[in-house]
Amino acid sequence: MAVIRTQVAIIGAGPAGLILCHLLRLRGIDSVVLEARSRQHIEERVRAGVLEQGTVDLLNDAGLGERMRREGLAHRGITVRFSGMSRYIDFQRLVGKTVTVYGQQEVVRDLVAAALAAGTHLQFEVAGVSVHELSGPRPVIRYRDRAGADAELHCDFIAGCDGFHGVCRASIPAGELRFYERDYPFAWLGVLAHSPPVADELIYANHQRGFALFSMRSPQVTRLYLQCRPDEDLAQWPDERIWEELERRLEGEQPPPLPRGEVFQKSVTPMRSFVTEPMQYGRLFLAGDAAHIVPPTGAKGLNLAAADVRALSFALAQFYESGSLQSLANYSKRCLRRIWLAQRFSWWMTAMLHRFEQHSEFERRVQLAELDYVTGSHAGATSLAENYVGLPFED
Ligand code: FAS
Ligand code: PHB
Repeated sequence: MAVIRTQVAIIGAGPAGLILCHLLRLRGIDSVVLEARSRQHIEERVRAGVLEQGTVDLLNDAGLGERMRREGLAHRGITVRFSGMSRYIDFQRLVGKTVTVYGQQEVVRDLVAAALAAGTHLQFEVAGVSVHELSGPRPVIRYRDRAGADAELHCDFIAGCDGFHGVCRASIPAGELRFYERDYPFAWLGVLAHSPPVADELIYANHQRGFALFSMRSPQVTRLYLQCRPDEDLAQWPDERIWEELERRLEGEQPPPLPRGEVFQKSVTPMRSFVTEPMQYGRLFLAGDAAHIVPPTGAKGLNLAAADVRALSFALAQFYESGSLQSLANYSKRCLRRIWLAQRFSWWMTAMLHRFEQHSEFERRVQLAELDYVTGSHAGATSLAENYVGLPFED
C-alpha cells in the first residue's frame, strides 16, 4: 500500500482546496490535494460567477489572475428592479470598489492548470476517503486512488475543503459541532444560454411572480435565474417557457429587451443558509461549503471559501514559522465573524428580493418599501454596496 507524507492534506479540489494549495506553496508549505471527481467534471461544474474585490486581489497576488484580468468583466454596480422600475446601485461611487464577473469553473480551470504546472500533488478520482487520528499530531487519511489501490496520506494537518456533502464535517464526532440552518421555501432555476446578456451589468428583479436574476459569463453567454419551487420539475420548463417567464419578471417601465439564444445548461439550486461552529476539530480545519452555505442571492459562496483559506494559510504559515498553534486556534473564531456578516447579507438580500407565498399583502408592501428605501437612499445603497463588494479582511 502506498504511504504518502505531506505537511497539509487537502480534501477537495473546489475553489477552497485549490486556492489553499497555492497559498501554501507560495509560503513553502507542502500539500497533497485529494479530489473525488475527474478533472473534467470539476472544470465544467457551473456554479458561482461574481468575485469580490478581495478575492480578485487574492488571486492576482498569488499570481493566478492572468486570464481573469483578460476575460473577467469588471462591474461598477448592479441594477435592482421592483414595482416595474429600475434603480442603480453604483458601488464605485458609493464605496470605491467594483466586482468581477468570472465563472467559478474558469477560476477552477486556472487553479488546476497552475497547480499541475507547479508540480502540486493533485489526485483526481479518489474514492473511499476517510480521516483518522484527528486529535493526534499526525492525522491520517485512507483512500483508494484512481486505479483502485489502497493508499494512506500522513500529514500534520487536514484541510476539509470537500463541500457541503463531503466526509470531513461528517467525520467530526457528534456533539463537537453546533449547526445553524435555515431552508428557504423556494429554489433557483438557473440556465446558461448562447445569447448576449440583457445588460452590461447584473439585474436583480423582485416581481409579483417571483425573483429573477440576469447575469452573464461573457458578452456571448448569459446566466439567468428564476425563483421556482424547491421540487420544481425541469421537464415542465421548456426553453420557451423560461424566456417568457424571464420577460414577464422584467415587465414595467422601459423593460430591457431580452435577447434569446440556445439554452445549453439548466439546473435547479436549493436555497439554504447553514453554519457549522467551530470550524476545527483537532488537526482538521473546515473551509468553504464544508463549513457554511449561503443562498446565492448575495453572491458570497465562492468569496467566503476564498476568505476562509486565506485565513487558514496565514495560520498554517504561523505554525511552520514559529511552531505556535495560537493562530490556528483562532482560525474558527476569526472566520466565523466574516461568515455571519455574509450570512446576514445573503439572508437579507434573499428576504428582500424573493416572493414569499405566506406573505400578507402588508408584508409584501413592506418588502417593496424596503427596496424603495435601500435603493433610494444614500445610506441604504451604501450598506448594500459595501457588503456586496466584500467587507474588508480582518488581518
Ligand atoms: P466545492 O463544493 O466547490 O468543492 C468541494 C470539492 O470537494 C468538490 O470538487 C467535490 O467533488 C470534492 N469532494 C467532495 N467530497 C469528497 C470526498 N469525499 N473526497 C474527495 N473530494 C471530495 N455561489 C454563488 O455565488 N453563485 C451561484 O450561482 C452559485 N451556484 C451554486 C450552485 C450549486 C449547485 C452549489 C452547490 C453552489 C453554488 N454556489 C454559488 C456556491 C458555490 O460557489 C460554493 O460556495 C463554492 O463552490 C464553495 O467552494 P468549496 O468550498 O471549494 O466547495
Ligand atoms: C451568477 O452569475 O452565477 C450569479 C451572480 C450573482 C448572484 C448569484 C449568481 O447573486
